Amino acid sequence: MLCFSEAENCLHSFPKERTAAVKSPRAASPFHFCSRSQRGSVASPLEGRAPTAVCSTGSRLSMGTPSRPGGQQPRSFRCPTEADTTLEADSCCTIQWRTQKFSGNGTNVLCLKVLEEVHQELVRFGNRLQTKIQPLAWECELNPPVFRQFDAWGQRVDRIDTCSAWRRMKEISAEEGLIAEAYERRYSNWSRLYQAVKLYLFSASSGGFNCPLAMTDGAAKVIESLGIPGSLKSAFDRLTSHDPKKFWTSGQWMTERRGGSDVANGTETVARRQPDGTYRLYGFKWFTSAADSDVTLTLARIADAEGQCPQGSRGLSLFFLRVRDEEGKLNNIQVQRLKDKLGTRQMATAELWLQGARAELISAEGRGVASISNMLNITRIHNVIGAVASMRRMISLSRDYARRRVAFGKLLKDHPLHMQTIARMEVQCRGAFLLLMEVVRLLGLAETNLASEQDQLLLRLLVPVAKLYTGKQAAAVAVEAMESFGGQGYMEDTGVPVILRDTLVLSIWEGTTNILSLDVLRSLAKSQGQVMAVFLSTVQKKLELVAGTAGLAPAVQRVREGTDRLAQFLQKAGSEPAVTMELAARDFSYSLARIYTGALLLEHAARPGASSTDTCAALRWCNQELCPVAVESGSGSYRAGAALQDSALVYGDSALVIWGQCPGVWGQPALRPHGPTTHTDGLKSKKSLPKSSGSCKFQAWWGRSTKGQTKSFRSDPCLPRLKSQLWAIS
Ligand code: UCC
Repeated sequence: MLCFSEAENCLHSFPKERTAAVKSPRAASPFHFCSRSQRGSVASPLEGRAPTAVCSTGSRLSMGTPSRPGGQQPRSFRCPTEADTTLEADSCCTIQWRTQKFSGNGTNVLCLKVLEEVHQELVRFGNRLQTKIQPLAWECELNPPVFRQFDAWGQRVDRIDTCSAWRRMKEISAEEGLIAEAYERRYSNWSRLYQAVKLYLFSASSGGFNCPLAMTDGAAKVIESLGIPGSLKSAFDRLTSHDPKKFWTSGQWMTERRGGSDVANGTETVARRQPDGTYRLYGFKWFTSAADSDVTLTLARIADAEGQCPQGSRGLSLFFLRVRDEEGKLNNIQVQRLKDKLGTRQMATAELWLQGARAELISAEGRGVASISNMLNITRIHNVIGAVASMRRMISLSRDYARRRVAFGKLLKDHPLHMQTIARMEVQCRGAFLLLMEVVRLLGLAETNLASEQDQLLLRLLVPVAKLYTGKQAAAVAVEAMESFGGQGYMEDTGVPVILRDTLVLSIWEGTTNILSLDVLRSLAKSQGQVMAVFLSTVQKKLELVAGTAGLAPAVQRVREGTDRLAQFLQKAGSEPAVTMELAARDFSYSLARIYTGALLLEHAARPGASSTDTCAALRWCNQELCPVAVESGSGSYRAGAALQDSALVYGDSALVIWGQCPGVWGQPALRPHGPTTHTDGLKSKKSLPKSSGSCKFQAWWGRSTKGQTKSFRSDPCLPRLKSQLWAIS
């Protein structure tokens, strides 16, 4: 297992008058490498021993802050006035192999040859990031995309102009194989992990380009999972190309005016079959991230000869389309406008109006959601990468500041309370990092046919768990880290608000926390409870392996207790009304995240060569409430009537308010206020408002309406089935 704890650099220097002249040692490379065998303790892993390579260093680099062309200042953003933009790049990485004791088989053990190769490559990439790529990221922030609807002569052109740095990011992504690496599989099952580490390093310096990369990876994954059909071979080659001239990025157009969560009912886009077997798409895509992408995957409903479309999830099919032709002309698509977002402003997010866009059907008819879920799972993993990278960057900045800023007569780092605050963030970040590594390790196994059935089940469960949990962690860490700068953290010219803004989206896009909590339940139902059985037994195995390691006993005990309480909760939930699991979904997912991460931190701390801080991190992680779902269940949060109480708290006792009657900026919440209300292709007019939108106050955000009938998640047929399965496994 490969573990990078840090390879970061800061965005800005801190003004001298606010900081003390405390220098950290300059190192030639951001990492130095020394194996345990070099230290004379252990020989090669091929001999079945347990070598450990520890790389850590602090380095200090100089980097000019890019100025805005023409000397203009963007929005409220001001470039630092300090000429000296010396940056602190305090980097360390810890790379370790697990012994056979910890691996059980070769799929957990990164071989020495791979480690050495990727290590050198990562050192090179780290240097490139610090010296060349980070300034480009800054430029992307300073030069957000511009939408030009008309040319000088009044012709509609719908151009999205991106800055040169953004386009350079695309080239760099190809050169570095940020997508290719995962599909070439040079390192077999470790390729995904290697790619993830590169993306992790890149993420916080990517100027938002991590978003199109996520979707590009997702599109490549979908195409690969379809067996790379001939018609998509060229696209696949481009999406996974090392050649900047060939490399394409992909979008993922899922969100329409009626929303991005309830895709099954919110998708209005219609596909009309053409005589040549292709389709033309008509509809309105409300959020299309990285709208400058070359291609995209999107969902639509195939109209029959009468123009009627099947509704619901089974009415959706998956399409591939080129966004522009060779000349750059849009594929019968109008750009309505660019979104004015809180963050990720480097990236063009657009409203797109499909007016007969030519597309290729790439899933079986009606299997759109199931097919695009391959993409979703990949973009969700990228989201985890972004979350961990963002935490790491914020902590790096806080750490650096604390070494320079003097208050009350001493450096911040010498104030115990301040250090306690940063240490708490550090524990969160370490836990999240290990969870990420576990997910990509499992993904790598699954993609190289090395995964056991248990590995696959665990992967299915951990992807939504990791996404939802790290998204929340990242937001909390970013806010806390901002505060660690005092008022300065709130100032645009420190660069800190940019990171905060970009971090806040992580819990929203790619499935909000509640939607992913329901996806966790979906994985239980679909596997007939097997995912939970694997989860419990995997944690159990990890605890058995670390039991007896000095100093870890209290934490082992807490994870064991947490797991027991989780199993008890599941058993109890099996005899409760189905709504219990719905109400418990979020706390349940948090419990899974905390317990599993606790086990990972323990495993990490028990490995040969672990440091005292590894032990400390594991102990501290496990000191938090590991099974909140048991606590909340014990206090009646999911009992019958709790939902009504929740509602009364939100709306007041007499508030049998329905959404449709709520005044608000949206007027009708189920319908976006902007854009066309009917399709534009002359098909039979379909009303944009679901007939019974908001007939129940609980259903508005996750309720599903099918043919005018609103169906609550609690009445989902999967829940009673899930209930009986919970009995079986607990
Ligand atoms: O597009 C967006 C922004 C793009 C920006 C990307 C940037 C990321 C960058 C990160 C870097 C920093 S945001 C779009 C966000 N929207 C979503 O993520 C969708 C959220 N909603 C859901 O996930 C819903 O739960 C749905 C859409 C999956 C629910 O749809 P259905 O049709 O009601 O769900 P069903 O009926 O339960 O599932 C249909 C099929 C089932 O398979 P079968 O039919 O074989 O039983 C499910 O098992 O899909 C399967 N399925 C899955 N399979 C559903 N979800 C999954 C899954 N996650 N994995 C495997």
